[in-house]
Amino acid sequence: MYVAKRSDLDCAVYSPEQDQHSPDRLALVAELRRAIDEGNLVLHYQPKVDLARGHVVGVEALVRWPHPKRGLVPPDDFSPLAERTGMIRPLPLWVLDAALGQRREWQGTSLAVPVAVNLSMRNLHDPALPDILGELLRKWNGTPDWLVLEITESSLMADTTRALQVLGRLRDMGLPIAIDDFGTGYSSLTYLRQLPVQELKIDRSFVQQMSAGDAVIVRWTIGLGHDLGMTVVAEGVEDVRTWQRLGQFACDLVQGYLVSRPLPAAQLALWMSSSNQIRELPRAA
Ligand code: G
Ligand code: MN
Repeated sequence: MYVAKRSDLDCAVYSPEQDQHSPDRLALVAELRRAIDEGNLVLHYQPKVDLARGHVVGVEALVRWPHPKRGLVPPDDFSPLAERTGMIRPLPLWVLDAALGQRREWQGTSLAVPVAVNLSMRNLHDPALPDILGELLRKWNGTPDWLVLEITESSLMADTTRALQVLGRLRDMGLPIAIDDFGTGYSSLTYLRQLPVQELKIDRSFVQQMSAGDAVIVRWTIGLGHDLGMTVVAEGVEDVRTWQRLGQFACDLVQGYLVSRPLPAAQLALWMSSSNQIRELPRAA
């Protein structure tokens, strides 16, 4: 029924893949609940690099669920599930707490940079979020500049006003906010007008294998972001040619496999201390 309603059809044929309550999914929900409660998720960190200077200026925390049978499950496969099944608060809470704990450990090292955490617009419907964030910052003795909140929108928002209020409060607390996956889904121009945003992240679909058309969009988005006073990040940079072109477009920050894959904290520290990867990348033209 829900599938039919969502697609505006009179009827739909049952298919187990679309059934959010199939025994398989229900088992997964229970397992996820336990994994969150027992702290059995892990965070990997992917560096954000200043393109002109080649410095790591931030990292993005990406949650993974090491599942005994399914392997390392990426968030796209369980985050929507968490949101639909009453774990809308526990999951981001766990991620924020773990990311801040890691940032605490990095204090005084070359990795004492802001940690970006992914939140969905849905998370912003929780009016308790600003207080929760304040408490977590106190718990880890941190400051708002320890974090960047990357906001994505994957579904149409029911209550924009409430989400915008929460976002405004986060902004007033001094928490930097980024629009994630810009250019796809529902991350639209309306957001740029409405959201108090410092950073714009161009979705990797425009950056990987950048076609001539993609390049026009990327260059335009960088200009748009700059004119609005934002820092622009290109996601999904996988080759030197793309890096160079982004340099020509005066893109600020770069993230992608060319620089580093998301890594566990210990490996990221090794990468930072041992690698010449960044220094060996071509300087912006
Ligand atoms: O939605 P968001 O941009 O936060 O998604 C980040 C995801 O993108 C992570 O799961 C990460 O593994 C993946 N990713 C990061 N860099 C690259 C890249 O250069 N190429 C591809 N294909 N994926 C990437
Ligand atoms: Mn992100």
